[in-house]
Amino acid sequence: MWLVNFTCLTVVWTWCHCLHAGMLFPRESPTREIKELNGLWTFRADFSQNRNAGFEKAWFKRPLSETGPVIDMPVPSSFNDVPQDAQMRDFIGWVWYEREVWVPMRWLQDQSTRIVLRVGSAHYYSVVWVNGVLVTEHEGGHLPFEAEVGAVIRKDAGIPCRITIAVNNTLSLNTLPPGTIQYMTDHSKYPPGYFVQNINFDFFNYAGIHRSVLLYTTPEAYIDDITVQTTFLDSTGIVNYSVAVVGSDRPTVKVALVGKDGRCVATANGTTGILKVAEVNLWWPYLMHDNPGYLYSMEVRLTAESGDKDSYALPVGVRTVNVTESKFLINSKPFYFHGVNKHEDSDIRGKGFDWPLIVKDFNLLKWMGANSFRTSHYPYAEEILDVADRLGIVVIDECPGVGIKDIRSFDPISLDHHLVVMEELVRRDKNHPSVVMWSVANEPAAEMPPAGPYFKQLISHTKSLDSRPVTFITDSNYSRDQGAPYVDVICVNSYFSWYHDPGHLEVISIQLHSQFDDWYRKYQKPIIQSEYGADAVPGLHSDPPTMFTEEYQKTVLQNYHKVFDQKRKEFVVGELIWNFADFMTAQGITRVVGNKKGMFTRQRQPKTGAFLLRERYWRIANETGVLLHFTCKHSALFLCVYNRLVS
Ligand code: BDP
Repeated sequence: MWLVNFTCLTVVWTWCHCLHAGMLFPRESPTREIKELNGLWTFRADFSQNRNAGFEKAWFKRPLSETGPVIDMPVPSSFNDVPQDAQMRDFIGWVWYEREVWVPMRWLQDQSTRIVLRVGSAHYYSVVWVNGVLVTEHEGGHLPFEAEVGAVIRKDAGIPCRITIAVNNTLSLNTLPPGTIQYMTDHSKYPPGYFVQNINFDFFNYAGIHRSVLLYTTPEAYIDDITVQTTFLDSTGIVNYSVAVVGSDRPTVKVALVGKDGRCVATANGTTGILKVAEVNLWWPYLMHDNPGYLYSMEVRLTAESGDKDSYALPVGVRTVNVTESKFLINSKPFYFHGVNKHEDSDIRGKGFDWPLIVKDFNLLKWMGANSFRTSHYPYAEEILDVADRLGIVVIDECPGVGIKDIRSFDPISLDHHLVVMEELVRRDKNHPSVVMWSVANEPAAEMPPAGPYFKQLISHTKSLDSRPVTFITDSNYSRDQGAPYVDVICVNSYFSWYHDPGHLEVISIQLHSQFDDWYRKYQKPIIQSEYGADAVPGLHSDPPTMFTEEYQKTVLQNYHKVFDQKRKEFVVGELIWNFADFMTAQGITRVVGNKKGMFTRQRQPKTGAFLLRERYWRIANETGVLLHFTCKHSALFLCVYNRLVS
């Protein structure tokens, strides 16, 4: 069936664990150029009965406008909310994007220039052609993929090159997130061929090309990947690095670490080595230090025996992350997560990358005094992590393992794919100092027998890829959780007085105490309240509080906070509100135009809860951060924090 059976398209993908190539974020340098292909693309959804007309009629061979009607579609953006058309909003199947582009002559003339086509992310399964030639396929919606396209483009130099990308948003039992397609065969109720996409997650299955598409160049011998691991001893920072080079057997690699003031603080030679930084500026979280998010620039220069030169500058933050029985330590100091869960979600563009939204969201986080967020329920754009690095906002980086509720999704095919997704995620995000923990899944059906071995293997594989702590987000009922024995930190979601005992605010305290005590007694690991909250329709009020009003949301939070304040003296190391902002979901009887548990509306206006959290987070920052412990030198900053609190 074409809706779901992507893999029979061309080659059957054999997933081999441990990806061979790097996935460095494209950055310009004296040896690398970038050409962005964002803007209007030509677009058509394949509404044929089997959704397969595009392949049967080879739409990729000719301009899309020659094979049928087309519309304009912005990239990056979800396609769903752009046309004024419910059928397009809810479309399941293949959509086709196309764009013609002139590739600079000098890129083509210099045969030793590698030309790479990169898609930041497209949801869910993508097939890419250049001038009608298949160049790559990729499964998975939130991670980048790329293909070397120089040879194909050079064959037709002199004409603009035509890039065609077909994207299929169908989710199956083996995709991440999983889903099922259900055909409705009762013709007294449904038209012939009628089907629906079932999902078990609570956000709209937005689809399309969600992040930037670009062409970039490297020389033939190039820096393929860089891995850094940092630590410190007294005041000396230590950066262990390794550089993967392609196209040269005996490369000369020189590495320099440059501070913010432009001064070189350490150098080393070779593809692996150690950089030692005297009087290091550590990377500190926001509100934990007066100079958070300090980044060095690690400048890597390659000279190949052929004479090819390549250079790449990687931002590097020097910091450590450790977990004890009851603490989460950053740079050996206890760190308390006072932050949010987010979504990539906004009006019109859906999950499409959007700088104004991203900058606004970071401004709101700073305003609230939030020091962290979790990328619920999938990896966010790399640009977002770059900003988090610079601001010192701490990130729990989650893979799209959300809604794994069907026992058939614990089979070896799903596990293999899940392992690959974790590899792709770690490969992409391993060098971000803001990322302090990996999350392999959210609330899977962990009570099912195959879940134990599944998560044991998934978590141990993730640990073999990177030294950061690993977690798994569970719901509050520990007896059903088979992932907990393998994680470093217990992350628990609960919705007392909402999904359980709706309307009964008075039970929150006792239930939350029991939740924390039970988990801690069983595992002796630090605990993060990774979700809690209640829906509030903005502008709806009632006193005494009634569900769905701003007062009810606020009171739920207050009841949780009282318990957090006791337990954070013991083993609770964080609280992440569900959710930063309202977001779109599938339609259903429990959702009034989306999920309304946001502190902000979808348009980023604060509800009552946002002011409550703001006061709380700044107060916690004053207690747990180093703000209060500063000497007179820092009193200006303290005053400024205090003023914000009282203003
Ligand atoms: C949690 C899920 C989250 C939902 C939330 C809710 O992890 O994705 O949006 O419930 O129902 O269990 O609001």
